[in-house]
Amino acid sequence: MANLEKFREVLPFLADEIREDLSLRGAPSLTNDHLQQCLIDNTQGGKLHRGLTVVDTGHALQKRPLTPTEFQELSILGWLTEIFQASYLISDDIMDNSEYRRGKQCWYRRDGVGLAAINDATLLKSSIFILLQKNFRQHSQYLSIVELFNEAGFRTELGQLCDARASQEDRGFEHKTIEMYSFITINKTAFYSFYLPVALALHYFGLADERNLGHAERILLPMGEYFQVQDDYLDVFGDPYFTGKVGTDIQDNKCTWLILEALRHCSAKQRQVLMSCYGRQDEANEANVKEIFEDLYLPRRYREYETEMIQELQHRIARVGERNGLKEVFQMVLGKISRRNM
Ligand code: GPP
Ligand code: MG
Ligand code: MG
Ligand code: MG
Repeated sequence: MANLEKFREVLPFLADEIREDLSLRGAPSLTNDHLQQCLIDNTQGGKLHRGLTVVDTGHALQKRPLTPTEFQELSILGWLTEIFQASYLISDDIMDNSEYRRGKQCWYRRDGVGLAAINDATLLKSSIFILLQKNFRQHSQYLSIVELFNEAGFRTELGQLCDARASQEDRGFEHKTIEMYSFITINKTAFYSFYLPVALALHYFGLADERNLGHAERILLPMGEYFQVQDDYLDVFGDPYFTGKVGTDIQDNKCTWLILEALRHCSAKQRQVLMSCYGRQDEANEANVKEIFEDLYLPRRYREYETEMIQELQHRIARVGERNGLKEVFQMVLGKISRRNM
């Protein structure tokens, strides 16, 4: 596993590159300082799974210790994945009207930030391409890496669009379908959180052939869907002490695993209650929905789903050949998220 301390040291290097770039453009120090603070604050406090996976995948693919240059460059790609996530979390928290992220007040709720956070999010996203240019312009796979980040952005945004549309006024639950859910989760979460880090390392080493990318898709996209189901469960039943956030899905009328599962098992009477209480912006209605979720044994059903999903993913991983280190990567990533509570 990648050395966490050495990985962490790469962020200040990227922050300095951005500071220097802005200075050369003549950006006033108040602009420069704000972007630095935005970059540092919004990349702290997470688990760094995505970033570290880029380095760990590179290591597994080579089956030998990475050279210092390889470690540095894979760590840069890892941090760019973390910056990508930071950018989208800023926007997501505005869209979801969230209060807390990683145990702190959301960026847009901080004093002196407000809706300028929208521009901060897009700036962080644009910084990725500036940093790619500075660090990888001479790399043989530069174009593929740029295209991959762009594809990840487009898909995440499409997933987020679908998430937003499906949570519009929907009293009859017409938009709460398994097809809708699958499109949302694969795109808003699975592609950038699971496929992107592994695909980046494959591209970096020139190993992104159809076969390797095919394995990555077949295993990492469903794994990302499982991860979003966990996220949905923790939104309602998780402990904010561990998740670092307070759930908003019931009040926000989201198309989540819990509401789909509830609709599948509820009586006509319970469905009536869900129709009048789900997606209302107050705690009393939210509590009524949560009570129905409990009456329908959703915590138990969720644990059963987890067991089945872990088994299914293990079966898929077992079918991957030992030829290169990908199998080990899939096992490691699954191990990190299985039955998580944060
Ligand atoms: C997570 O959904 C999805 C994202 C972070 C992608 C956001 C994409 C944009 C284009 C803004 P979520 O709302 O369930 O996450 P959380 O529970 O962490 O708020
Ligand atoms: Mg959210
Ligand atoms: Mg959201
Ligand atoms: Mg969520």
